[in-house]
Amino acid sequence: MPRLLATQSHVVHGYVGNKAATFPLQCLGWDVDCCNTVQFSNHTGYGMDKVFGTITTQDQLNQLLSGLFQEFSKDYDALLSGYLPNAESVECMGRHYSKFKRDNPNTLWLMDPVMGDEGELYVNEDVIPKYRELALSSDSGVDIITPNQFELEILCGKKINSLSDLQSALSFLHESIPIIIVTSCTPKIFNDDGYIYCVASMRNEQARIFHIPLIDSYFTGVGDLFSALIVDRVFKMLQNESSLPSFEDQINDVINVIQRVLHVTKALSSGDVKGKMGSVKGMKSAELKIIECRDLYDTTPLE
Ligand code: PXL
Repeated sequence: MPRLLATQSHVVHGYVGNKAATFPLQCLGWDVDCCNTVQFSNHTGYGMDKVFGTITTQDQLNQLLSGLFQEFSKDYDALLSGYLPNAESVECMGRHYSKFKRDNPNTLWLMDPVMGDEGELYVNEDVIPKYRELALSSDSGVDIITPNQFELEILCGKKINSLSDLQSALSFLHESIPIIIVTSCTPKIFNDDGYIYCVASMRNEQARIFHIPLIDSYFTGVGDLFSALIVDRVFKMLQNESSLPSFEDQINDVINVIQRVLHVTKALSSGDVKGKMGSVKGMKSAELKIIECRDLYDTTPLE
C-alpha cells in the first residue's frame, strides 16, 4: 500500500483540506497520514467571524514533522501540502518537505499553494514570499503545483489577461517545477463565457486546455479534492508508465470525477445549493458530499 503524508487544514464540520483529501485517497488504496495545520470549526468561507478553533503553532508543526521524519524517514511515497495559515507554517512545512525530498528523491511532492480565490486571500498575506521561494527555487523539490489563476498570478507577480500571459507564467514556473496544473482560469482569457478552464502543463510539452462546464454555485474544498486525486493519478502513472492512460487522460479523468462529485453534491443537498461567501446556510448546503461519492474516485477499469 503506498503511503502519503498530507499537511493541510482540518475542519471539524465539513469537507475541505484533509477532510476532503483523506477519504478519497483511502478509497484509492493510500495509507494517509494527516498533519493538521489548523483545527477550525469549519472553513473560512462561512465568514471569519464564524470560524472557531486553533492554528498549529510553528513550534508544534516543527515537532510533528521532525518527529515523523525521524521515525519514518523513508516511508512516504508521496507528500501533499495544502492550506497553511501563515508564513511560519509554510516555511516549516517547506523546510521539512524539501529535506525529505533531498533524502528521498523518488517521493512525489504536490504543493497546492492555497492562498485564496477570485481576488480574496483566505490565509495571511505573509505566506506569499514563502510560497514564491518554494515555487521558484529548483532545489525545493516540488514536483507538481496546483494553483488557481489568482494564486498563479500571485506566484508570478503578474496579472494574466491573455493566453500569452498564461504561457509566460507557465514557462517562468517550469524553470523550477516539472508539472503545473492551473485548476481554474477565468473565461476571459479564452473568450468563451460558458466554461471555466483547467490548464495542465508538463515541462517541455505543449500545455493542455480542458473546458469545464460552469456550475452556478461556489463550492469550497474542490481544489483540495483535486490535488488529492491528481497526486494519486500522477504517482500511479509514473510507477506504471506503459499500461496507464496518458497525462492528458489522467487530468481529464480527474476533472470528470470532480464534475460528478459537484453534481451529486447539488442533487443530494436539501434545498438550493448556492454556496455564497459569508452565508452559513449557503455554505453548509454546498459542502462536498465526499462520503456519498465513495464509488466515484476509482475509475480504473475492472480486470
Ligand atoms: O479549500 C481551501 C481551504 C482549506 N482549508 C480551510 C479553508 C479553505 C478555504 O476556504 O478555509 C480551513
